[in-house]
Amino acid sequence: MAVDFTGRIPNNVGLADDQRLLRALERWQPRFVEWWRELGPSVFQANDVYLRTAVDIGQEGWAHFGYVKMPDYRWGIFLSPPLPDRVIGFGEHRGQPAWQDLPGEYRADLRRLVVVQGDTEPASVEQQRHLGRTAPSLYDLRNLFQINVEEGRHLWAMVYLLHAHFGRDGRDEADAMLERHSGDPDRPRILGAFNEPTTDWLSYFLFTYFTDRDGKFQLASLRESGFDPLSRTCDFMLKEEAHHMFVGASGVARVVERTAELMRAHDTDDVAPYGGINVATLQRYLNFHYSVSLDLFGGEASTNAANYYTAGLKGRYNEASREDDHRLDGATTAVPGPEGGSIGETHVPALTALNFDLRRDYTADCAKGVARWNRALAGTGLELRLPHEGFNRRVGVFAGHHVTPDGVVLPPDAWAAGAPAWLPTDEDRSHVASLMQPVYEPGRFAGWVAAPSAGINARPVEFAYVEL
Ligand code: BYC
Repeated sequence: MAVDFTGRIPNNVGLADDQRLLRALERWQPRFVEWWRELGPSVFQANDVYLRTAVDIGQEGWAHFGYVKMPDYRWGIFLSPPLPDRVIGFGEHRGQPAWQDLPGEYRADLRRLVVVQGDTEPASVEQQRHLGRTAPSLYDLRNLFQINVEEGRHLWAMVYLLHAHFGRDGRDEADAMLERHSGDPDRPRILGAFNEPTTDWLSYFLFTYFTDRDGKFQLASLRESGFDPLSRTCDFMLKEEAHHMFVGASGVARVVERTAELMRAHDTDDVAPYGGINVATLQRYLNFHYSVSLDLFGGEASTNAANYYTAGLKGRYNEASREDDHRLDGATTAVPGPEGGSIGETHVPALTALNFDLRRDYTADCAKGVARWNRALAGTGLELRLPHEGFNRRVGVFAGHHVTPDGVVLPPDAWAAGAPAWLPTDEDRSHVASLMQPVYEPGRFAGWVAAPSAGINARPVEFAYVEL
């Protein structure tokens, strides 16, 4: 279906032909804009930002660049085109036609999946709302705002599903998306990592690398869903998600590059006095963001995950490329966990280990970026690495256990004594905070981060990405 850009809500789902749904979404829209103005970026709402807007779903249309004031961004509803004769690829309904309407028996489970996914999107905008005050360059400022508006669009994607398929409860859930707030003691966001404040740009780059990457993997497994509208909306969201991955990977790479440059120039590992961020500090930030992101996958053994899979609601990463029965009858998975003072392994039904399965693919993807960052550190004798999966966990089998980044299980006291070497210290945070001075001259960059190798959409690095 072609994109309709003429109404208040751009869409390719034929909203004009469904007046009830259109009116319901038009009632939600001003609440969303009000939320955006109140809890979206706390600065530069009235400035022109060089943003990418999806105006169509094809090759040409989905990446339309131009200056826009953020509150005027055209948040729309875009689903990838339907695949003709798509069938469900896994679980007990494998081989049956994908559902175009909500299957009644799975209503509660699907609602939960859509709500959890939707809740993360505005949460991340709230977490990042003050970062515009301290951006290291106009280039970075624009990338932040691009991600923010797209997280807003991803909220729209989930809210559309709620309004279109879940009736009254869906409308209530859509309202609740704007009522829970990141870090709010009374009405927090649903998942842990989305209540952690993103205080500085180092945290932000690591958040976009590690936490947005959970988004990539969760969306990829929801794209497999037998509920076709969910599958198609996640497929389109993944296109936008690629830019978020890029901001994280290249952001951390530029920090590491600058650190290595300062280390060489001053022949020391301690670059803090020269306005850089030490590798040890980077490692502690990395340990934090990676471990809280692992928690987002839920428990290693989860009956929720097994039920979602068997029902055909949420598949595995790259489901089609797996060489098995796509039902997991009788299959088992070895899952690690603490065992009598060390780390052991237990075999559990593969169906219940699907959160772990997805997390394993995620870890492999995370490791690729770390290897790339380490290339910049070659010759310095230092390197970054992913901590053990049991380190600093609050969800799953490792919760309540005290595992070091090397995978050693310690008594609580010994762990607490070691923690300042593993997690960001007050000193790290205050040094990083001291570096967060805004740089708003086109083409200039803060001293703790290298310039990118190229600009956005073939514009030069010194382009005025935000008009001040
Ligand atoms: N925090 O059976 P279990 C993104 C709860 S990120 C708090 O092990 P399940 C983005 C769980 O709710 C992607 N609670 O978990 C990134 C359950 O509670 P109930 C977001 C947690 O259900 C950056 C209980 O513990 N998308 O898009 O198998 C910027 C037992 O849990 C947590 C999704 O997550 C936690 N971390 O798996 C912007 C996809 N973990 O029901 C955006 C949709 C678990 O017993 N969500 N609990 O009260 C899901 O697939 C699943 O809900 C989860 C949890 C993977 C999150």
